[in-house]
Amino acid sequence: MKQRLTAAALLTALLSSCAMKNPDVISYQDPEPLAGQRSGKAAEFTLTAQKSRLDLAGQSVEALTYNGTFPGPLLTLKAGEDVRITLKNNLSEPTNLHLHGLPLSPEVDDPFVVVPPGGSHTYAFQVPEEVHGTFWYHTHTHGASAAQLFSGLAGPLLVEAAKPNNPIEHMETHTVVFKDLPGAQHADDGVLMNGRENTLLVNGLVSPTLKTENSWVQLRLINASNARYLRLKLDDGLLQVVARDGIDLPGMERAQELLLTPGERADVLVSLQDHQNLKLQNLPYDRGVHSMGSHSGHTESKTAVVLTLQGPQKPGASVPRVETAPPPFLQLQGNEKVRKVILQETMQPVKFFINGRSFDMNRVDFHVSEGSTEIWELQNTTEMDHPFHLHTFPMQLIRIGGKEVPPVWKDTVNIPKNSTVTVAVHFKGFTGKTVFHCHIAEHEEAGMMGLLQVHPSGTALPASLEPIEPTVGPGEDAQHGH
Ligand SMILES: [Cu+2]
Repeated sequence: MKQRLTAAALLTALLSSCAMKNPDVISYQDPEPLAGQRSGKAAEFTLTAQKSRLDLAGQSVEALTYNGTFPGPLLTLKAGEDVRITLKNNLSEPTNLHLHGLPLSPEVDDPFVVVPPGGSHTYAFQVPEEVHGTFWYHTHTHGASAAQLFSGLAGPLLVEAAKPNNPIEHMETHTVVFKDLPGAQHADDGVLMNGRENTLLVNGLVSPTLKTENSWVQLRLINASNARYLRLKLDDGLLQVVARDGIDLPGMERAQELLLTPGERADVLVSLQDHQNLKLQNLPYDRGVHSMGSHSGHTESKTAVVLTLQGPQKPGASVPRVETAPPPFLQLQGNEKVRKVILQETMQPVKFFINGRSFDMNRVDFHVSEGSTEIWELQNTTEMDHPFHLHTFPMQLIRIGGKEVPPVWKDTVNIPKNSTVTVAVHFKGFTGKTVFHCHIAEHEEAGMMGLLQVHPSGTALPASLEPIEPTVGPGEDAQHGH
């Protein structure tokens, strides 16, 4: 008996050591936390943009990083605190920072800031008291956004609630950043049209396995990729969605699957029974990809496991108590200004437009009054989906393709091909110039961005530009384009 036990113990030890050495199992890791300095209500952080050589997906790759990590380090802020984030630029090109989704003055979160090589810039602001949730930070450098973002200049940003009333704030939580393996991709017409894609990484790892300590965990999902759409599904069980784009949903929503476009976030709860293995899969999604030049379709054609969750050795627990508290939804009066925002493209040359114009930072497209509410009809006239992102002000979803949908606050909204999505925006709290754009970084770069100026209420409002047919510059038409 004794001998048999010893043999069994040996076998167990042998098996577990094999499992540990199994090269197929990659252990999940959360993004590295960014150490800051805190005293009282003040918090200071430094992000250094730099060129780094990293081992990712079994390859040695040259990336652009914040503080040498891919993705960038986890920046955790607290609601109400006074924050100073200093961006140091150790790159050989200009860069800057956008705090995606945080409701901040465009004078602080200013996409037109240019930090020259060797320079630095401090973003100083108070985190609004009512904010808590999942955000991210990334480069927004006009003319270099797409290449810099693809090279790695992005990281997760969490805001902890001032008063953590929601029990899930105390749950086991993991921050999951989806981002493609960096690599050189020349921006030819195919890349401009379809966006850069490569091997999908989860916190810099290929399909890792997360052993959870608890039978319920919260995953803060961030799509930080340039162009990749994620259609996420658990192989066995439902995703319980509690927040989208850093804003609470009215309650927990059980979802069979979850579409996460570039820029979008979702906080989901996952239940794991005793020692259960759950696979988070990325399903095929046809966002409408053009086959051009040397690049044929990037659209995923098969299901891939992006993350394996392994539950603890304890019985499953009951559904956790969730007390979400979304900001109140707008009560629309029916007399709000309706604005058309038309997304367009031309194939030769590959260019993208909003209301017939490619982005010009010296041109204001829309003028609005601070405090006003508008209805934006986001009309996609192209054969591909575009994720529409508005800085500074959240959008309240109203209709998708003419169909009324339950209200939800979003900062990035997918506009399906040949479809219209209607949102309401309340321009409250900030004045100044801000931007809206497609969050496929290559489309933003190729013109699909516009400028919005919010004027103090009561001041005369200049006329906004009306939609026109797309115009291409001289020498850029189909005959001269190539
Ligand atoms: Cu787009």
